[in-house]
Amino acid sequence: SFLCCYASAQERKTAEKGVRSGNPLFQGWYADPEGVVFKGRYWIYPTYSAKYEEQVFFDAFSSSDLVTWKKHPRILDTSSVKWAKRAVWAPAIVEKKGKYYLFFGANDIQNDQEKGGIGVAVSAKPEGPFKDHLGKPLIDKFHNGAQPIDQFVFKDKDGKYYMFYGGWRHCNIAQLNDDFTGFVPFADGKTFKEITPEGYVEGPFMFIKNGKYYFMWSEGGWTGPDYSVAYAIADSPMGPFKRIGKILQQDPQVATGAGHHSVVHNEKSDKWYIIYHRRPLGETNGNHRVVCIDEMQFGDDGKILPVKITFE
Ligand code: FUB
Repeated sequence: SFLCCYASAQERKTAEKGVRSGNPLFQGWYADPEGVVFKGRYWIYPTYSAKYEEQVFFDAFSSSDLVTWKKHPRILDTSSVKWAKRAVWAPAIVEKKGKYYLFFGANDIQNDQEKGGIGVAVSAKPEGPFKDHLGKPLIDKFHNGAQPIDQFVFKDKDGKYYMFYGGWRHCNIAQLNDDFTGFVPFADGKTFKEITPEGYVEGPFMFIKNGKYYFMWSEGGWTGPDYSVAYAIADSPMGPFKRIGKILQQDPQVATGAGHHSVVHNEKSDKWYIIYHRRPLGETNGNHRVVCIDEMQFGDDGKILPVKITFE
């Protein structure tokens, strides 16, 4: 069960009542939250949202009940990733055979002077410490116009792992090899296939529900109020992805710039949650982003209903 062995009696009581800590979930400026469940415990891996020069580590947060969050400071730090000097971004994490693989973007390679891209670090525990897996990036240049950032790693039903990634309005899919040291080309010989849906900007995410592949992404400019999340439904992880519509966006009573999300499912209660960042009302500093969670519901036709963003 998701309450498992970590919850205190008080935490269990609170969780049973369906109470949550309130949005934002924890203090500090954080963005691009990757929410996952490992051994019944919720984990959130966000970007530390600051100037690129200061964005040199990741903190993680964990909870047994979505109410009380424990901070795990500096689970990865650029001092242990030689090629990453600054700006580590938008982590994604998967567990495979008892090891935890943390994927991240680093540096800012839109500037030709700077090397960087998508890297991977590994640890025996979800709280790290994570160490560089390769000593170099997994993807170190643009392919099909996609900036190598905002990777999401998806395990398909057949056990294959795919990476979705891409900024600058292009999204690629690539199949990871067994030990996550590189990629396996597709049958047509290509390693990076472009699958960009209409409106896509960045921040891809995928989950399966009732055999269907839900592909989600962020739209709008990340510093603006209209940042938002839209989605498509497909029969395969490769698409084709026909845009259905927006499901997460600003609410003038609550916050602006709601986007770059992930989704977690509590199998016990069958509740779905969207974890995302947003900007407090009236805030113009692009980096002032906070991590929030709200319930995500589906219609009888399987479509995602518009999410109500809350302070709850
Ligand atoms: O946090 C840096 C960037 O902001 C991410 O890469 C984008 O997805 C946007 O959320």
